[in-house]
Amino acid sequence: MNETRRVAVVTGASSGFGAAAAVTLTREGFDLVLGARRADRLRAVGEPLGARCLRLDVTDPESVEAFCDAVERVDLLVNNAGNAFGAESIAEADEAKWRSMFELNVLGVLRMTKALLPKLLASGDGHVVNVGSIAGFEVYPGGAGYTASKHALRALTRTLRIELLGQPVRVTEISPGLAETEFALVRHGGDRERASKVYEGMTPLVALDVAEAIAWVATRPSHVNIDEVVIRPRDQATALLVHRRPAPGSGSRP
Ligand code: NDP
Ligand code: 8X3
Repeated sequence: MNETRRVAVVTGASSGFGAAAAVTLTREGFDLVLGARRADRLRAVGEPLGARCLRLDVTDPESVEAFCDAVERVDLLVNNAGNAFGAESIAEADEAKWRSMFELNVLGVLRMTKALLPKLLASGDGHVVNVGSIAGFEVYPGGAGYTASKHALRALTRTLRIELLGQPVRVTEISPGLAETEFALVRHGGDRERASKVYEGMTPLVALDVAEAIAWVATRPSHVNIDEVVIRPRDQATALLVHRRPAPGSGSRP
């Protein structure tokens, strides 16, 4: 790895936004260190880009420690790894799923940030980009476990920005709306039919839309901190208000 090039660490880079961010950040001249649990998928993303690919489970403190120890220099940390598990109401809530979402979406970000902060500071021009969600400031029925975790992440991000004031590390939150990745499939436990209904009749974001925003915030001049970017599909006004076109031949009249 070239010593003079800036180094970006991207978590959850084996699919979705993380995999697409690997492409956009490489294009912007970053050397990449990619992490995720599925090593084969990670290599398929990273090897064509010349990225270092290291197995990482952000919910496991030992895995985080081993990953972060293996990284010598970091200029940009993209805390992207995250998922939703289930869509139960509060009355039906599954505590184990809530715990998993908080471990991944909140404590995973905390662990990675804490471990890499000394190196980000040492770079003299560090940047933490947290991938939040519109679920960080909106709520919807069946979404409480996920929205609570993304609200918590938003609090973490805003606090970090205040705590780092005066130090050479920028802090940004990217908050996308509906985007077609593996997210809905994971949320619904691998049920493809249910996952595809999430995007039915509307045009969602694609991973590259979000990855371009990540690359954009990371390439502003170093005195400029983009606090937050909210990106929604044109077909989505709020988490609950989505414009859906009827399927062709579904019987609707003009
Ligand atoms: P994907 O399911 O496609 O990607 C999730 C990524 O996170 C995968 O690379 C997965 O890799 C990784 N991951 C999951 N668990 C762990 C773990 N324990 N340790 C390390 N990596 C892990 O979904 P998206 O790309 O859509 O999601 C990326 C982020 O964007 C998440 O934070 C999500 O909450 C957020 N988001 C998604 C939206 C959407 O509609 N898609 C909208 C707004 C925000 P692996 O399984 O190999 O570990
Ligand atoms: C994912 C977007 O609206 O499904 O973060 O919560 S939403």
